Amino acid sequence: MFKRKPYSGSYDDFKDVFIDAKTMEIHQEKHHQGYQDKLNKALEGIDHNYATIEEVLMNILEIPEDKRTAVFNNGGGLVNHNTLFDIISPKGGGNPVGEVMEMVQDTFESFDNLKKEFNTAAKTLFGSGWAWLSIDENNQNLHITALPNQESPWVSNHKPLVGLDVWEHAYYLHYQNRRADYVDAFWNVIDWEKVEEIYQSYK
Ligand code: MN3
Repeated sequence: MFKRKPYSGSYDDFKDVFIDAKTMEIHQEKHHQGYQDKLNKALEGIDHNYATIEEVLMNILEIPEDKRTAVFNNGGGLVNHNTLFDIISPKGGGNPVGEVMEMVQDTFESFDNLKKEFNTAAKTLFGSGWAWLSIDENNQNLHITALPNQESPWVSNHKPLVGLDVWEHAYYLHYQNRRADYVDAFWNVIDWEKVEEIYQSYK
């Protein structure tokens, strides 16, 4: 049984800097919870030895074909939202720190360039999906990607560092059709200390 990692603060924490409490509540208790429930249902009766959903996704072809799409979508939904709710903080913002900042400078030359590339990925993604900053399996190269629906970077052996949900359920109550404003506000809440901690945990 795989479980979601809930945001540990209050739903109201982000109202002035990112998103309203109602969106946070629905996003976690309905959407994120829904992916958890549907994933566990899809995995019922399937024998596997994986302790984490990340490992399941990295070995998705081992899941029987009739359940594979459900595990791909709902396992992705579970783990993607774990990343999002893990790396946001009402006291976030500012610049990357530590080795992540060194890699940002090596790869993009500046944090501003990373932001531009990530913003383009998030704002131009057609329909539902996520924008990602992730690192490859050797912990060497940073990548910015836009992935559709709930496709997880783990499926391609990329480890997520920062993920932004651009499904309408993530922002529509607060921003309506203004996805670009939502994407711009995301930089106010990224907890770069946490991102560095996640990167160190991958080594
Ligand atoms: Mn979502």
